[in-house]
Amino acid sequence: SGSATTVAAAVNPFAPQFRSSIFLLPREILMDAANRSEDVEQTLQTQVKAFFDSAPPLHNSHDITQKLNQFIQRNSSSSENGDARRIVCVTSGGTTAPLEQRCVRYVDNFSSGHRGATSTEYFLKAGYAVIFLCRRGSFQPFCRSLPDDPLVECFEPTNDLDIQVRNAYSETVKRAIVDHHTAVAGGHLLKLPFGTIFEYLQMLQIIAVSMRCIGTRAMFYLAAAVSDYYVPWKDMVEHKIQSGSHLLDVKLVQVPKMLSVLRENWAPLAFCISFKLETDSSILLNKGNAALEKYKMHAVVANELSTRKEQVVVITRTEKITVLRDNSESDVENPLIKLLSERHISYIKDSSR
Ligand code: PAZ
Repeated sequence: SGSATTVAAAVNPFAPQFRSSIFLLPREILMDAANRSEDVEQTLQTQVKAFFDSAPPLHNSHDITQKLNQFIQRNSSSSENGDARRIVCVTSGGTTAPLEQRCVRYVDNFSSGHRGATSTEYFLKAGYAVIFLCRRGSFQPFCRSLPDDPLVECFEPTNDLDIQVRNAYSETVKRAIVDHHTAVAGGHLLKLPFGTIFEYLQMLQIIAVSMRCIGTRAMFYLAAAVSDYYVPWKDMVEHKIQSGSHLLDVKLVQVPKMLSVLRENWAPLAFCISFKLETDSSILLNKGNAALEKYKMHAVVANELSTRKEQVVVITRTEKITVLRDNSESDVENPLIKLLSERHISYIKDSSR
């Protein structure tokens, strides 16, 4: 957030670092601010380039691009009602920042993937095609009501050593398999798993650039918890760090703020929603507002860790809407996705005027 703070200050001539130049002519003040803003932009571009240049390349980028192009093409032909489907990229789960190239240890980010998986189900229901960019091993759509160890808990051997679904789980298993199969076989759900921050950001870039051709029909719903700090690949030790010292001295640098890059360069027409998570409710809304401004998001969903499954606040330039789940049996994602889908439709209409 160091560089982001500078952005805010650069366009505010009354920010502390401008106070000494308050006697300059207004035009000079503005020029000064514009120059600083350009500097900040350049610094970000340099950081972004350094990040991608040093990241270990994705081994399957060709395969991912091919899958994406097919998926986007398939969902871009008109349906019965004459409209092409809207496509949303849902990001889900936490990214890891490895400490060693042959990674044994890493810094993780909290996110079970429940928000992303549940939201995906409601997006599909609302008629979207979903690109689900998810942390490997996190919650998956249609599987969240299964027990922790589904294979051994839901299935049992028969007397002749065949396998059958246990009675208690027959409905749950059937629903999960049928709904998942309908979405994937119908060509409306594409799952792309990531582990590290390097994989996540490279994949997000490929997805965003591939979705550029659908313009305002694209939505980004960025619920993943993304690392703020990482060890650049070139500075990382190759082998497992040996224990023995009382102090582990690892230098982590800030991950460049890719949300601005997504908005401005990768997918400038897409409808973009980011999430803001805090544990201190007294700073949540201010932080959400700041993210809206800083990254030029169309909406920020603010949530507090302990109540995130019960309520969220959707912040846009003109509104602040508290979204609550109906009851303990229902999901807050149901009304949330309805609201965001409506706002996306208005955005598409307004943009085509
Ligand atoms: O994945 P989950 O359901 O356990 O939690 C969801 C969440 C809190 C990670 C998500 O709603 C969120 O706020 N993501 C952004 C986190 C951030 O501010 O980096």
